[in-house]
Amino acid sequence: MITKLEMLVDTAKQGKTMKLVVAAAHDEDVLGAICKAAIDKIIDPILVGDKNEILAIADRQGLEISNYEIHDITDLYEAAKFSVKLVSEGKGDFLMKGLIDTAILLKAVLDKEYGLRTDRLLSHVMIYEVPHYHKLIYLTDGGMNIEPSFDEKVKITENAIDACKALGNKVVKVAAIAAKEKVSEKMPTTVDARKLQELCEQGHFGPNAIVEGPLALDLAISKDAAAIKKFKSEVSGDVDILLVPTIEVGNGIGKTLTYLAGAESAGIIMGAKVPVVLTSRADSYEAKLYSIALGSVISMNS
Ligand code: COD
Repeated sequence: MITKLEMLVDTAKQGKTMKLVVAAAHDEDVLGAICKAAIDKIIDPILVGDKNEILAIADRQGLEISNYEIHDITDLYEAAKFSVKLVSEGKGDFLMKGLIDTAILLKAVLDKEYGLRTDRLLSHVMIYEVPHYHKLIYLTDGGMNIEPSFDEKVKITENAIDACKALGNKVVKVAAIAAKEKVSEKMPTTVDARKLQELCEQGHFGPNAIVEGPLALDLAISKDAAAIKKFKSEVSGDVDILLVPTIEVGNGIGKTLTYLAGAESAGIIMGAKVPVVLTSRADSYEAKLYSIALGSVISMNS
């Protein structure tokens, strides 16, 4: 089981070299992380974007990219479409966002004609290594689905469980996060969270997943908080996945972990034909490298 992000890089290095298509690759940080991952034989990059700018960045950073396949497309919509097409034609194993708006790339991924849709919902999973927690925390969905319905929350949970299992977790513990642990009709999130727990009790998420909800964040993370509140739980203090009710909650928890708790992270979109690496411009170089390793390990195991 992978409990540190560095282990993710080691696992990716030991596995097969995967072909990564990068949409709008003319980005300083993205290109740096790609080259490092290529040197480590994690990926074989295919770059799509502004070739002059890609070459200029490589020159500035002293990156050796003469062996990389580069497709010169400056229009961002066209670059997104071309990149997605390369992957759907089987020329790439997974996809990464470069210097392009998230929505432009996701719309291309979702395109009915040439996109990478399956019958599953696409959802975003962030993985955090937090200094004061004993294992990785998976957070979903703080990046794609804005205000998911109950059915969508079920699918978001399935995707996150898949990601967690791909990283070697045998039993996956999920907390459906709400503002309190009691169900209240006034708080629809608590109602959905309990329905998710009931679905799990009926076996929907398989024998090796435990979903509990509603749980406030303290009860999910801390055994002490659960003991003080006399809350009986198999998940408290040992949670793997935080399932949040809206994109704002997920985005807020994620940025708090990064900026106030010193967490490192990796992020991915699950549910498409291949994983989609989605990092933000402000993400660290390490976060970009970890996300590439994550995409590689998940595409290897799927
Ligand atoms: N999974 C599968 N299919 C989907 C999904 C999904 N998550 N979302 C939409 N679809 C399908 C719909 O069924 C429909 O057929 C088609 O795609 C278009 O649906 P719309 O019109 O609802 O979706 P769009 O294209 O307007 O928006 C989809 C986005 C993913 C772009 C949108 O949800 C979005 O902008 N999300 C936030 C992304 C973001 O900015 N994140 C960064 C900040 S945290």
